[in-house]
Amino acid sequence: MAERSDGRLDTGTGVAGGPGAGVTPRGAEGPAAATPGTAVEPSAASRGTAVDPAAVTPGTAVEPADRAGGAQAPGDAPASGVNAPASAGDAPASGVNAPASAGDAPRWQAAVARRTGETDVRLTLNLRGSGRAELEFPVPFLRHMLHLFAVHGRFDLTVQADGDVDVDDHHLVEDIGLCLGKALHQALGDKRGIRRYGERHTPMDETLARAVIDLSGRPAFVLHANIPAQRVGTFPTELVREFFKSFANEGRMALHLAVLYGEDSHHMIEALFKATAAALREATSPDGDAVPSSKGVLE
Ligand SMILES: [Mn+2]
Repeated sequence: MAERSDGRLDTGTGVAGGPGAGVTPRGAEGPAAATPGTAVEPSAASRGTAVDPAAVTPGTAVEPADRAGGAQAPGDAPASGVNAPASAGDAPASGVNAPASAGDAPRWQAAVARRTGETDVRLTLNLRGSGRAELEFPVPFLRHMLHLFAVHGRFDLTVQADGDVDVDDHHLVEDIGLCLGKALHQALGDKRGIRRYGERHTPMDETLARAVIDLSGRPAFVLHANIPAQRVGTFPTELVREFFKSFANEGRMALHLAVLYGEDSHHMIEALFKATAAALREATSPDGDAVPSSKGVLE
């Protein structure tokens, strides 16, 4: 295990400042390089400002009508009408526009800020987004993967992060996975009205990967993959496991990943991220009004 206690950060970007100091975008490898075509400039709201749900997603910013039918992400549009008033479900129609519970931010969105002696991560997630990614952190291969993740899940995802990458990429990769899981869990609220399960096979050329998800509230993670290369670019491939393990733990889901076969390490990892995004899109997609559990509760 790498040393974790020295508390040093990459002070070259000013991250070691106070909690409100923000993460200075890394110009040379900024979002334009990381996410060609879809990257957007950091908004004033997300740059240099403390990230908290209230700041990033003010109460009026997102219409709770997202849940009220018709507002599903493009392509979902179940013909049956998810929130048909004649539904035999037990959720009263008035519940559709009510906050899921006290303190819940706008549904389907979350913001997470987490700062430790090793890393400083600010992340926002919108499960009903359009696939926009804004990624600023010094792990190029993971930027590539999270860009794919946003596109194939049609999530909006922003990550501004820095950390002790002079040690290695381990802490930062692990902590970004952790914050993504936290954001997912927050964004789902009480999990009312989602499918809960999702699965996808994703090929990438000679490789075939599979992701199966249950948003059960119980963390579990299984990865079956023999990735031949030690590194892809500068990225240690062993960190794929660390990233997804943190994501599954904090997202409180069962996440089962497998590379069924393949040859190219880049393809294998990319297919895993794409499959996970698509499976998560399915698992979080609208389905009825109830909490999808015979117990009535998913934590
Ligand atoms: Mn690629």
